[in-house]
Amino acid sequence: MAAAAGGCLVGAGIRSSTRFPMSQNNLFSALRAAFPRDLDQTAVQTETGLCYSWRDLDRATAMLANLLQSLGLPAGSRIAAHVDKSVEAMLLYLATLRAGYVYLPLNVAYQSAELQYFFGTAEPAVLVCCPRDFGWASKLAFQAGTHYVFTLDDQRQGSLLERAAQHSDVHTVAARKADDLAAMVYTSGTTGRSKGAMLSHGNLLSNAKVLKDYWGWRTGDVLIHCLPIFHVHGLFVALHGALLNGSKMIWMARFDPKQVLAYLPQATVFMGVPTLYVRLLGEAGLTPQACAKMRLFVAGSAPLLLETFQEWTSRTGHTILERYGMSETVMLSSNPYAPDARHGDQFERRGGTVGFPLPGVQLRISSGEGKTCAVGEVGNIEVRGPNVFSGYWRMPEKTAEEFTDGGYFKTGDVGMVDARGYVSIVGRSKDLIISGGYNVYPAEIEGYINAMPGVAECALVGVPHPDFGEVGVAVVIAKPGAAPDANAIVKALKANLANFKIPKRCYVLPELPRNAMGKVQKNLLRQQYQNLFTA
Ligand code: MLC
Ligand code: AMP
Repeated sequence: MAAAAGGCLVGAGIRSSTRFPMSQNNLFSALRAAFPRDLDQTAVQTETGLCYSWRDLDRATAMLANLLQSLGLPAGSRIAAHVDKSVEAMLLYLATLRAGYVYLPLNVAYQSAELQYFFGTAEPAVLVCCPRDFGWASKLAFQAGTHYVFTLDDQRQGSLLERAAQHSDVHTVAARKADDLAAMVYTSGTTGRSKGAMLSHGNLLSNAKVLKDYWGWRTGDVLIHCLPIFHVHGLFVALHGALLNGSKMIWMARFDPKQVLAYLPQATVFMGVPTLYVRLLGEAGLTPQACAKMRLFVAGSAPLLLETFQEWTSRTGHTILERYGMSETVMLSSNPYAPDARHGDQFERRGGTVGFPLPGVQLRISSGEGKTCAVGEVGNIEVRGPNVFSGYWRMPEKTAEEFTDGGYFKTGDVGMVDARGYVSIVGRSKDLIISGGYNVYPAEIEGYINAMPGVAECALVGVPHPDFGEVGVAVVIAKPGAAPDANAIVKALKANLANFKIPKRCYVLPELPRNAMGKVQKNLLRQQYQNLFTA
């Protein structure tokens, strides 16, 4: 192992057995059971040249799980992580599963006001934060009742690893039921402030198993992991995919297109949000030769433009496989991996669609009055299946609102299914901007701007952007006699909100367009600014 170079928490002294007993229904158990027979093979290779063997993964997660369990936390305790991406951060996630607690990933870009809300509602028992944030983040956490705060940086330093190194590297995986919580992912659902989507071991494992088959994971696959690990795409889809297949990961702390190109000859699978594909297309080195060893390019989290899909094929000879999912459901639909002749037809990966409902997922297009739409008719996408979450944390009314009587979850996405069964997403009924794969909820940003001095009201709309797909533009109306400054508004937002939520433009105007009922017509604002970045 690089290990000695420091991949693992401590040096030698390997005691874990090569065959792992299954602890019923704990997702970690299933992932560990898929580790290759030779535990000394490389499981994770980092940009800095560290290699972690499968044995390192097993031992380090055992030590971290033993640390967590030594704290005497009640069952169901939330372990919050607000840390930079690192292999150790990923090990913390796995250790939380292993110990049977609930993982709460928080985007490291979140600022104090955002964290205060998450800590206040989720009441994590443990927070792991970056050493640079310890002062303010620990204060907020302790105020919310958190008992333990550890630090972890991306150089394998911090109190978390120091404390874990004092624990045994042998650990019995905690037994969990399929519907016990494994993770809580904050998302806004269709409306309002962020809500914690409660995902169980069964939700995550069933989805990971389906994707393993559907995407043809095979021996020898190597994944380039370059997505953040505080959201579904990087934390569950990519990570579980590689682990459940016993596949090596090339681990990048952040996306860098040149670095990805350099890794392509060593890899077979890549997953990214559309912005990553757009940025890779900007590289002259993206050629069929560079991609010759690749087996699969997966895209999702935001709409992939048809022109990106087509340009990718002509530049690389590979067809991107687009899939669709969300925090509440993990993955819902996917284009086919290979042409499928089962129905006497050839089902290809089709740009502009998100493919077919995954096995076990029931997806329907609803007219909104309980009626299912006809083929080709546009309506609300509703889903049911073993992957669908059980509800929002401590919000039974909100949860009830988002499910139909028949148990279908209302995704807030608007779409259609064509005659061949392909699902397309054509819009959203939820007021949501997806920027570079991150969700921005206009209501949240509008709330901050409305509270600023001199502001009467405002509206945030998403407009097309060549790099991020969509970005926010704010339109602000002054109070009579006041003259709020657009730059000052943006500056004040930056002090309170994660960077990806900051509007890329802010205008102070005399009034907002309204309809006869007095409702702000965001569609007119979108039209007005649609060419702001793409002209
Ligand atoms: C960074 N910025 C963004 C942004 N990311 N602005 C809008 N949208 C984003 N996504 C800001 C920066 O703060 C900076 O502002 C400026 O834009 C330029 O930043 P950059 O250097 O170009 O950004 P970079 O660090 O390269 O990050 C871009 C990115 C990143 C695309 C690599 O956003 C990213 O990793 N996105 C992936 C998100 C993801 O994993 N989503 C999955 C969700 S799960 P300034 O002012 O400082 O200059 C999900 C379910 C599913 O949706 O189906 O998968
Ligand atoms: P999140 O709340 O981060 O889970 O975001 C989920 C949302 O991302 C979905 O409800 C969709 O609106 C959007 N999304 C995910 N995948 C796709 C896709 N392939 N195409 C279009 N939108 C997508």
